[in-house]
Amino acid sequence: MITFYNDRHSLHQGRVEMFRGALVPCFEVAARADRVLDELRRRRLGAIEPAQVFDDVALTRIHAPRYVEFLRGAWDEWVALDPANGQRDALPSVWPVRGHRSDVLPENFAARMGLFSFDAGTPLTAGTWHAARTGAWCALSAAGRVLAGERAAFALTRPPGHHAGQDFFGGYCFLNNAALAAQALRDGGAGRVAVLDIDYHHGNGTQCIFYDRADVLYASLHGDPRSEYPFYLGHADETGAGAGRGCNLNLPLPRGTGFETWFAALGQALRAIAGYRAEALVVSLGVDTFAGDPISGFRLQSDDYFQVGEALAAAGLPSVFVFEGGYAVDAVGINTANVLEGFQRRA
Ligand code: Q9C
Ligand code: ZN
Repeated sequence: MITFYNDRHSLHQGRVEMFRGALVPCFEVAARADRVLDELRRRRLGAIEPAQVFDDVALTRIHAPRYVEFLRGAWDEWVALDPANGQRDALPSVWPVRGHRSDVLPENFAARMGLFSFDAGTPLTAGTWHAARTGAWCALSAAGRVLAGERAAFALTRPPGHHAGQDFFGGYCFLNNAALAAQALRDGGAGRVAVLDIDYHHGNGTQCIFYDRADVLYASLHGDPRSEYPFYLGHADETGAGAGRGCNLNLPLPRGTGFETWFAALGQALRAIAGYRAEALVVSLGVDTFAGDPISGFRLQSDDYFQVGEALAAAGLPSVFVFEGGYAVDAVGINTANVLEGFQRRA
């Protein structure tokens, strides 16, 4: 399988995230992508290429222009507030809630940080924009290669994407790589596209983006939002709206869920995708479902990921894989490569 590797990913280097009242070291670290790259090379799983270049207008197929403009200039604005900010990550600390205005763009930088985000766990750093933009290019490149006839392609990038919405960041995500890939597949001629999200966390950004559309099915298995991040979306009764009614499938599972139960839910999602008659598949590939993940609660073992890849291949669809979460740094390369190797074996 061809991999589009974000060779700028380490420009995004968060120092700290807010957790239980303290600033703690980030879980979403550069070593994650490095370990995956090492493992793909070690196993010779296929060609590894840099992304093609796209202009910022390509991002506005999914993201709001004023949000893209904000991300592009945010670091410079942050440092302009105080030169000492150059040594500090930018984190939001104030947000609009129900009944507040989001149509008026505040002049104040902190107010705009809050307008365009939903948590204080997602530091914006000096290189965030360049890393995220190059990552989006990886997803667009992978979609392009699949449209050109490749059975599958992998966008190996960080920061991840599935929590990012049309105009918000959060959950370590800034640009929604999977949504950009799905839209690129649609724009390139795929009539119906399915996004299958197997990260531990619900992809609230992706769901929001496609919630009222019939041309993209979003299906997700994830930790039950009643107890798990991102908390405010991902319940089973969210099935789509308007033209998109019936085109959203959430399969929340309790903390502690092991492979057998999880794999049965994967089968259910894949049957929904077959029933939808998807012509192409985007997989939000997070491996924070691993038993050893430091921030998640499922119990998959490394060997289980081969079977995951095989089941995805059995769907028989042209597929774009997009790297999302997975924070057990020592295992993230093995687990991710196991999915891709399982897929190749069966494809
Ligand atoms: N201190 C993805 O997996 N909160 N994002 C974790 C731990 C945020 C995860 C709290 C988790 C976001 C792409
Ligand atoms: Zn996750």
